[in-house]
Amino acid sequence: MARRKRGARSREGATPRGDRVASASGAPKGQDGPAQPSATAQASAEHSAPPAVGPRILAAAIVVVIAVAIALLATWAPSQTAGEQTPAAAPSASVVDSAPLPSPSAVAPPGNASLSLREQLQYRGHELTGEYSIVRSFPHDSNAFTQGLAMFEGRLFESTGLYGHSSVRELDPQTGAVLRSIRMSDAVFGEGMAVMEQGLAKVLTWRARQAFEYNVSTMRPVSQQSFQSESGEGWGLAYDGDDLLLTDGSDRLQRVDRRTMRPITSTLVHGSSGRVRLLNEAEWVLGEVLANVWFEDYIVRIDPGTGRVLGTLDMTRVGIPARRADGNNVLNGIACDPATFADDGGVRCFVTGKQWDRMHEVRLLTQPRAAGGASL
Ligand SMILES: [Ca+2]
Repeated sequence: MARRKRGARSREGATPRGDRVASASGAPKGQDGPAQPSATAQASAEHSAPPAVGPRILAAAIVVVIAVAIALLATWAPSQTAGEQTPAAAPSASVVDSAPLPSPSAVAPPGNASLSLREQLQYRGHELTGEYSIVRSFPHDSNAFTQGLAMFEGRLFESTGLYGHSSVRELDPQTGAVLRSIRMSDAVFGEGMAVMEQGLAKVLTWRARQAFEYNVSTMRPVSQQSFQSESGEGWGLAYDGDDLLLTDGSDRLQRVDRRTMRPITSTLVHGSSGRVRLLNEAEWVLGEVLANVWFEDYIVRIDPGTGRVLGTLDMTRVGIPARRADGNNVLNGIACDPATFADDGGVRCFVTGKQWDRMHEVRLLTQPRAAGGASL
């Protein structure tokens, strides 16, 4: 049964369009442009030696061929490097439907980067302390109605909402620039996103009860599944290495099959004051689910096994923008790099909000997990 939570009608912002849901025509459309021209060095046939030349001439010809090949390689290599460093579109651009670009600048290799994604996600050597430090702030597209934020192999991805404006995009984690973007169907309202192995991103929709899967390397749609939830809506999504964890604006955290989107379990989330409702964008970190709470300036830390709230992260320290007239520009979006789960310096994460003009890199502080001291 669909529960309409406080102010849920205003989730559509200033352009409510009711419960229009995606149909077969709601399949995501790719915006793939032409492939990048590849700079391929090709040896010229004109350097082939004639059949009746002496050894000295033949040797000279070989030297010439090698020299030409080296010269071609020298011109080819810098062009590739320059391509990786090409400044992307300014983050103020609303949607960039561009051809695939090379990966953004690499991040420093963290402690457990050599492990598989599943091994990184299921690492339990550390646990969160509940504290965090602010590393830096950088621009975020203030037109982006952030509904999902996720990392994959050091790359930062975002899903955005609103009918007619929903997208999946890759952001430069250094500058916030929108590197690539794919528009979702105008008939759906994009919601939470999680990125799994092989860069497969699962993206929820608000009321269409459809999840879309994209390959973030090619920015192409891969598949589409129906999903169920307690409220009938899709809000947040996280990935623990095995299953997806879904929020729907209710007080439930639902574990769903990553391939079929079929529900596995549903857990009531509760704290010292009772049930915690309006759970939104989510992230899996060191055995916990971190979830934004709609219209609140904090993130709750949830034990996914029991639903118990372990604590909250007060995000007012990063700077919450003044609430706009429509009130929609709330905190929503946390992405953490599982390759840093084993770092002694804490877990590298990014947080932002809907239509915020800033994104913040933070470090969630950790400590060695106490033996037998956790239920996770
Ligand atoms: Ca997330």
